[in-house]
Amino acid sequence: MKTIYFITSNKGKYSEAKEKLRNLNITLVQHNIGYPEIQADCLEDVIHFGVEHIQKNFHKPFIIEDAGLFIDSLDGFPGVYSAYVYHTIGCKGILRLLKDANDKKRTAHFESVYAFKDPDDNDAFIFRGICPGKISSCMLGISGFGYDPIFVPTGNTKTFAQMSLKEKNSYSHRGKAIDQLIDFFKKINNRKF
Ligand code: ITT
Repeated sequence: MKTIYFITSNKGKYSEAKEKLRNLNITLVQHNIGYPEIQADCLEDVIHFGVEHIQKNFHKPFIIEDAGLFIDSLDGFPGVYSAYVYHTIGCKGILRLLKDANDKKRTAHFESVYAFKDPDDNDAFIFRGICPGKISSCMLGISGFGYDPIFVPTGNTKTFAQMSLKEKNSYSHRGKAIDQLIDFFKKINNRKF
């Protein structure tokens, strides 16, 4: 069994990743050591900076992930500021910003960028997933975390917060990014972590 550390403060993210990786020969351990999240234009830059910072003091295989909600009619806001916006105005604040918006103006997407870094490799491996959808008109559901109560993925009528973890993973940005991570782990299966 190989051990990989998921460096995150977010238990919801960790649970989603753990569920997806459960059939692989990997033990995923949440490790909340924190890392600086720079204000950048894109999630990839945030992730690269995070990897650089962590690998200076942490010498085991790890993954990190940065995600954001991008609302089209707000020019991609909250985007890279999603964590700050969630902790300040939250889901209710986003609904207020969109209160007069019709269906067409409620389109949005979630994006997830994962990095896997092994001390034996020079560079991190990057995986990206996108989930298109729209912002609901009110908060619905109690599962998940973050913006889940206001996000309805394309192809469904429920918010993420109305779905089981498995159902959310079948649509979500994080689920898609992790699928690529799983393919990658399968390819390097024989190598020692
Ligand atoms: P880390 O310690 O891993 O950075 P975090 O909660 O700060 O955890 P992010 O910066 O990646 O996570 O996430 C930005 C914000 O977007 C954060 O407030 C999350 O709650 C929200 N978010 C990310 N993924 C989400 C998802 O799948 N569903 C709902 N909200 C999500």
